[in-house]
Amino acid sequence: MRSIPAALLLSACAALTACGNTAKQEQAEADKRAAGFVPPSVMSRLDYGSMVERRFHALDRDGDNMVSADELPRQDSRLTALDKDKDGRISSEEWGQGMIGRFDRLDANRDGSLTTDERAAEGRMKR
Ligand SMILES: [Ca+2]
Ligand SMILES: [Ca+2]
Repeated sequence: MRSIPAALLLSACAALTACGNTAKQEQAEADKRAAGFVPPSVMSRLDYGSMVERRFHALDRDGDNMVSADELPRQDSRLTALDKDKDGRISSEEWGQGMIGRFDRLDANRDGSLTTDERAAEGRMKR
């Protein structure tokens, strides 16, 4: 189980709003955040919803409200599975529904929040 230093989260948030970076640097930062993304240890469904929305917009680099294959940080079957209408792009609706569905699957005791333990169960499922 990994714990996340608060400072790391803060710096990631600061980077989101930082000005003065070149577009290329920002893109590299967005890739890093998307690829190495680790949410806080306990998260409510509401927080999760706004977090996945922020993540969607971080991935949607051209701002067309669609995450296309070239905007995904890597080929990730869990992400491409979100593309319900199979048009090769993930809309914000597809993204939101898929991510909230994932939250509800992981929320083993249905208390509306995800703990690190519940998230760790997902890690075990992947292997
Ligand atoms: Ca896009
Ligand atoms: Ca789609």
